[in-house]
Amino acid sequence: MQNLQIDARRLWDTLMHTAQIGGTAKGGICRLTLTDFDRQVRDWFKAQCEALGCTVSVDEVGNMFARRPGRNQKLLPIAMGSHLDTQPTGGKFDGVLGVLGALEAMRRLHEVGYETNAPIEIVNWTNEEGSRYAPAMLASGVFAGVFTPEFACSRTDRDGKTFGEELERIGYKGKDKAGARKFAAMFELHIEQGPILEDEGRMIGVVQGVQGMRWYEVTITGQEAHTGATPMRLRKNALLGAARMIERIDAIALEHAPDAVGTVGMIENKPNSRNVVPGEVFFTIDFRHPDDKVLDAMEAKLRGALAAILEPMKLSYKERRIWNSPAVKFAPELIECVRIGAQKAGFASRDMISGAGHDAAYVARVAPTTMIFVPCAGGISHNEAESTSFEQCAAGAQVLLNAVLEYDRRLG
Ligand code: HGY
Ligand code: MN
Ligand code: MN
Repeated sequence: MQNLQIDARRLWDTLMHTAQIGGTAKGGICRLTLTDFDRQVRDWFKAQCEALGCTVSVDEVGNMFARRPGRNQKLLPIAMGSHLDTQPTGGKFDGVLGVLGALEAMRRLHEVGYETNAPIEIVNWTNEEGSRYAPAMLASGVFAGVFTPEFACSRTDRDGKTFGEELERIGYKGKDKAGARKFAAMFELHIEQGPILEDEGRMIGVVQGVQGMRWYEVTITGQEAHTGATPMRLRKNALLGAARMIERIDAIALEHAPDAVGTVGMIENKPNSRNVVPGEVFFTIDFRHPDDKVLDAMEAKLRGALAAILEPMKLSYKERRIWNSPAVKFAPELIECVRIGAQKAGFASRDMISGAGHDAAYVARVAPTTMIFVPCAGGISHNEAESTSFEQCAAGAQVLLNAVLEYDRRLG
């Protein structure tokens, strides 16, 4: 197996080029799933892969697969996947580095005419972020059999547009059944989205798995009233109830520190008028922890708090868990390939668990899967200031290529 080197400059230029598709004034990207910017970057990605001789397929929830044949067509493909959709105030690298790092690896294989044993595929998973359509990792979840295609297509954004309508509109509702494709393995390159690698001065994270994640939606109902004429003791203030719940949710996470995290990230207050006592508030909750039993305890505390806090305030409420992604462990043999890939490239690495969710968490249910992390400045992500250096991007793509070729050699 030759010591194939990726072209770091070409990778960086490709990252900077695609960052303009939905690029923001602050240097981030707003490329929400199934918007016109998503279509634009998908069209570009498809053309780049076809220029390498890859065959590009799209499944019924928009997942894209670019396939390069190998010597032995009987072997299942080795996939390298991540996502091209971003948060509304996303950075240039979350998800994008995984897809474009894979494209750089594919470009390298193509230009030197390297023949792999197994076919190689790049995957662009639809709606990893879950920002426009909840839950996150929706289309890789369909691929893994966690959600039905019908469930995914029925999801609506806050403007009432469904996933299915928007997928049709941008022309990426493919014919292939989601999940019909099988992989020998999937490797996902991603920025860490946390501070550990940078803090320890290491270039590569050898990811062992993904922590458990749960999302909830809460609607609190009180009574709209005049802010001037309604005495404090007679109010049913939904926003005050939400404020007390937000404080309690933060405390529940702190009670399970240091590994638990709890966040209220989205809130809608109605009627949101300065002289009306708020009558209804909607908000979301994101709980995460490496141990699902701790998440059970946090969930029980949440439900206890809703009753204990809101009932005395004469507020009614609805709460439902809309997502439960249990903790996941990755495939030991692939983890070893990543370790070897990092050693071959001469980078210091460390084992770690992913705090963020990734498509790999679902794909691991149907194929041997693992991830490779590289640092991001200050651990900042889901932020337009997200920054991973030229060298770090190159290191990640090099280790991705090395790990894939190491695994391919074993299949030969
Ligand atoms: O929520 C997550 O962890 C991922 O970024 N979608
Ligand atoms: Mn991501
Ligand atoms: Mn993300």
